[in-house]
Parts: sequence; C-alpha cells; structure tokens
Amino acid sequence: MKESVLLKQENLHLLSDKIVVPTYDRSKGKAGIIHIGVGGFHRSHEAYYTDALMNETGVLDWGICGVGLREADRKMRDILSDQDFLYALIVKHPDGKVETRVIGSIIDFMLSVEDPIAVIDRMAHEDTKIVSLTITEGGYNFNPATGEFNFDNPDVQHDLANPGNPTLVFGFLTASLKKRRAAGLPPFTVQSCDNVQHNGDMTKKMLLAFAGKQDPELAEWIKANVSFPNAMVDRITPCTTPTDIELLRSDFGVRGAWPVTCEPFCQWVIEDNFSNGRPEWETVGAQFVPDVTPYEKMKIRLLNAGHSVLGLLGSIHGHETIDGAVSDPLFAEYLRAFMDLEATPVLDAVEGIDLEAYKDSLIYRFGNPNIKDSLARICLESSAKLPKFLISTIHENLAAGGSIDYATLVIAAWCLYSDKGLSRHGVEFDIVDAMKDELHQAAMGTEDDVLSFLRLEPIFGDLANNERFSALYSEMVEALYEDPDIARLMEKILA
Ligand code: CS2
Repeated sequence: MKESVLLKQENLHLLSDKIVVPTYDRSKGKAGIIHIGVGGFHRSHEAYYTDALMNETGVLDWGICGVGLREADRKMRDILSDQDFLYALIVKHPDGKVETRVIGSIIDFMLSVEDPIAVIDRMAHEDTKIVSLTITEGGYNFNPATGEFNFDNPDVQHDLANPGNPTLVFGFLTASLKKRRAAGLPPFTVQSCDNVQHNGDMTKKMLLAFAGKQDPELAEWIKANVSFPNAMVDRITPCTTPTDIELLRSDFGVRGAWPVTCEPFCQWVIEDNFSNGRPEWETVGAQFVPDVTPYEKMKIRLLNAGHSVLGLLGSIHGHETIDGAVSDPLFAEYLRAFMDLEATPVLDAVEGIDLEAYKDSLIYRFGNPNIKDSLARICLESSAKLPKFLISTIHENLAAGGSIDYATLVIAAWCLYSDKGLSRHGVEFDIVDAMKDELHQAAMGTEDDVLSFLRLEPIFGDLANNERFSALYSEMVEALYEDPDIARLMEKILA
C-alpha cells in the first residue's frame, strides 16, 4: 500500500498534485477574523472562501482564529492544532467526481473554557476586525414565540453576574467590545453565519438586550458603532464519517483526522455593512448586496424547510439520508408540492432569481448520491429550527387563507417522533435537541389531549388556539397514532 502523508504544514509539498494546497505564507497570516463555533459548516464555507481569497490574492490580514466556547469544542481544537490548523475539504459531485483541497485560512484556535480572558483579549486585539459566528439557531438565545432575549437561561444569569468570566457568546462580545472602546479601538463587525432570517439584526437585538442589562451606556455605544451585516449562507455539509477519513487516505494519500465533506454548490450573500473593513470575498464568489432579505427568506423557507420536511417524514418512514428520501418518488413529489403550494405563495420575488429554477436546483442538490446527509443531522435541534423554517410558513398561510396540509403533517410527524422516538419499523432515533425533554413530555400527553404538543408555546405560539390549524392537526395526529404509515397520509394529501 502506498504510504500516506500526515496533514501538517511541513508535509504540504509531499501531497499529490491533485490536491489544491495553500500557496500563501501562512506563517505571516494575521487573524483579522475571530470565528466562534468551528464546526463542519464554518470549515466548508467561510473558511473555504477565505482560503480561496488568500490563495488568489495573497492577502494575509484575514486569517481566522477559531474559538470554541464549549468543552465539546476541545476535540476540534486538539485535532486541528495537531495538524497546524490545516484540514482537508472533500467536495463530492453528483457524478462521483471528488475534489480535495487543504484549507489553510484557520491559523489559530482558542478554547474559552481554558482561558476566557485570553479569548476576550484576542477579540479586543487591534488585528481583529470581524468576529463571525456559527453558533446554530439555538445559540441566539431567543424565545422563538416572542423573538425576545431569554434572560431565564441560567448561563445568561451567570454571565450577567460575572462580566470578566463569561460562558456565552454575548458575554464575550460585550466584554471585548468594552475593552476596545476603553482602548480607543474601532469595534469589530459581528457577522452571523447562521440560518436565521435577518441573522445580523437578530444578533444585534440579542447582544443589545444582554449588554443593556450589564452596561446600558456600552449598549448605546454598540448600537451606534458596531455593524451586524445580515447574510444568507448555503452549502450542504453532512457530518464527517469514518468513510470520509478513509477516502482521504486511500484516494488522496492524506492522513487527516477530521476532514469536511460537502457538496460543490456554495453561496454567500452578504449585506455590505462592516464597521472595520472586510475581506474582498466577492473576488472568490460571494455576493455583496444592499438587502439580503429576499435571499435568506427564500433559502430558509425552501431549502432548510425542505430538509425538515424530508427529515421528519423520512425518519418516520424509515429513510436514513436526504438523497435516500428524495429518490423515493413519493417524497420527491411531496417535497415539490410543499414548496409550490405552501412555501412559494408566501415568498417575496427575488430580483434575478427564478424561483422555479431554484426549486429544481434544490431537488437536484438533495439528490446528490455522494452526499450522504443523514436525516439525524437534519432533525438535530428541530425546536430551534422549525419555528423559523416551517412554522412561519404555516402562520403566513393561515393569515392568507393558503394551503397548510403539507406542513401540518410534518408537525404531526414531529409529535410522533418526539413521543415514541421510533420509525414505523421500530428503529430508535438518536434525538438531540436542547428541548428534548419538554418535547417528549408534551408529545406524550397526546393520547389524553390531542393538542398537548402544540401547547409548547415557545415553539408554536398560539397555533393551538387556531381552529383551522388545530382541527387539521388533530385529524392527522390521530391518524398517525393509529397507524404510523406516513406514506399513506402523504398520498392522501397529494391526491
Ligand atoms: C439543514 C442545514 O440544519 C439543517 O436542518 O437544513 O444545515 C443545511 O444543510 C444548510 O443550511 C445548507 O446550507
């Protein structure tokens, strides 16, 4: 067997020439960006764009220092630091072609659980121009039904009482911005890269709520001086599996402990609103626009919601991956009908985008047989995702008198999923959700009170009191509890 090469800076020249490697001098890179939440998506998206920019232009001011705020980030930090912060990005095309590049834009990584002060100091350093975030939908700490900051969270209480020793992102942003202001430095831009509509506005609102409680005068300064560009981000990035690590070794001769696999498609639409300069990401394909609203709504309500439709219905049916579900004609037809009849009527037109073509492209992307995106990943943290991805569409269709059948079945399926935790064949789901217990408790009440699940007000708002919705939902839940053959109900809706 041919020997494989350990992924390290000093070994880059030994790699096969079919792998794209950083051509810039990483040792001279400055960390202009601090990124909180280095997971697969950050590594296939912002870090990829930044690496491509550094390769293309040789600019060195926009290196990335990763930051992990949770103990669970230690593994990523340890693996990346053993590899000089390099990792392989494996892009898998639908026709089987695989491209690999080594990403070099991450040049450092810090864990706040080891040294919170060092993280605050790094964020307050004059080289830091942007603090970007992928903290997942749940990380914004808002109550989805009211949209307000959740002060009941014990970690928030801790951070308010301990400004020098925070645990959550808002505590770190507040402490470091305070330091910058005291030092007379310009503030960094806070750039959200999560699937939250108006992600910049949302981050600003949450940060101002937190900082306003801790230091009202500082909150005023943040409000007046810090930019929070809204952005739409897109690249399907499944969880890394042992097969990816093996493919990297067998087909590319590289030993890397935590590569990232993703689809070829990549999109980043950003509002051009930065407090302290920005990389020229447009050189490598990002789009800067004055208003990102229509793009983000389109993506969240079609792509992310489409994923959730396949994720929950598909899990109950016994599918395991997105490509598996969408290659089942019933699921493909149902998905398209949901998009056409429920999601599209409440979307705004996007200049320059043909929605029909966009939907076709989503179905094509979902069908990529080499991206084995698991339904378990899609169903992760549904309580933070569904209010934005799907329930908002239901609310808007209720207000407009539009169709709600397709989405309502997904909510009924979510109730069964949370209650029994089993597919119709009895396969157990591994449910990961910050609200797992509440979801389970509420769903368990269904047999006594059919609307029990809907009474989770932070998720559903007042849907339980909406007669049209609750009547339809009750009928579907009853049918599903009687016989979890979800395909039968899908066919009925399609008929
Ligand atoms: C997915 C997203 O988390 C989810 O439910 O829909 O991670 C999706 O794959 C990305 O937003 C694609 O850009």
